[in-house]
Amino acid sequence: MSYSNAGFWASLLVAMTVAAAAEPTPAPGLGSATSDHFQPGPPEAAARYASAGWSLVWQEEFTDGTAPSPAKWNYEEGLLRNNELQFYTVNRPENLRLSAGQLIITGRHEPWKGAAYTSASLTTKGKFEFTYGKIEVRAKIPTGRGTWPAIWLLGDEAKGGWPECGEIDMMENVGFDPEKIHFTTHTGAFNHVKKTQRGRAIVVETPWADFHRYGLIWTPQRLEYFFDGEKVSEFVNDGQGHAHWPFDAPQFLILNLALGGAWGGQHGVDDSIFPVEFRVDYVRVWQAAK
Ligand SMILES: [Ca+2]
Repeated sequence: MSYSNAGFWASLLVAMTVAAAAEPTPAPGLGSATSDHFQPGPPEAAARYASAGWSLVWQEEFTDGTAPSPAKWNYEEGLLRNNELQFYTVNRPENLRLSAGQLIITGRHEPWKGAAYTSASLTTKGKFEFTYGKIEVRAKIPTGRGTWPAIWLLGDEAKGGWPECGEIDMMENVGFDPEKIHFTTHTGAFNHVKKTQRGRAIVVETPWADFHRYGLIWTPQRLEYFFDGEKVSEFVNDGQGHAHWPFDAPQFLILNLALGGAWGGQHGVDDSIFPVEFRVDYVRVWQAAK
């Protein structure tokens, strides 16, 4: 592939700084203030992302059985955060199952323990946590007003709480603005509560129609966000300490489909869309080859 894109990339980096004052939204999330149609990022970043210099250290292909392995995954349960409307259920195939090598999280409109909707959320907390490396999640998002799927990493909230623990949102999408994919970083100094979260959104034509690869390269120097192997955003360690850069400690992965809530529900929920499915083909984590 060849393209002359240096100007675009330079302007994007400038815009990323401007986006620091983005509108507030709850974790996991934010709406980035700026967005551009998806374009290839710097070729050196794509080459580094695709290079053979990575050793696979953890993977989940979702090919074993009909439910996630408890050795790798925890369910979240209940009504948890952001005023979201879904009750996260546990071990309930109607909301989460494996089929044909995919994790399928299904959001439903149904009464459940005081909630009007059900869905599911998985984490690797305490089972797989890592510091630095490359992670890629191949997933197919749902669409429809009120959906809010996310692929994100979170640090140990027991050590100082959120947002000091750091949060890396590898993918967020809200159904009322369906063609934007958001990539966001939250830290003690940069977060939606202070309206200082750092992030970016790209516009992708019908992103829900296909599987896409949501990726991250995490080093001591920076977080680089990738979409289908192309760099789309970054967050740089400015050397100003923990409030700016808490990403020197392990983070775990969360895969969830929220419904409604402080961001996803800003334009209500279209009850005609259900059931909706968030599908994940794999999660793979690499670290630099020795
Ligand atoms: Ca798979």
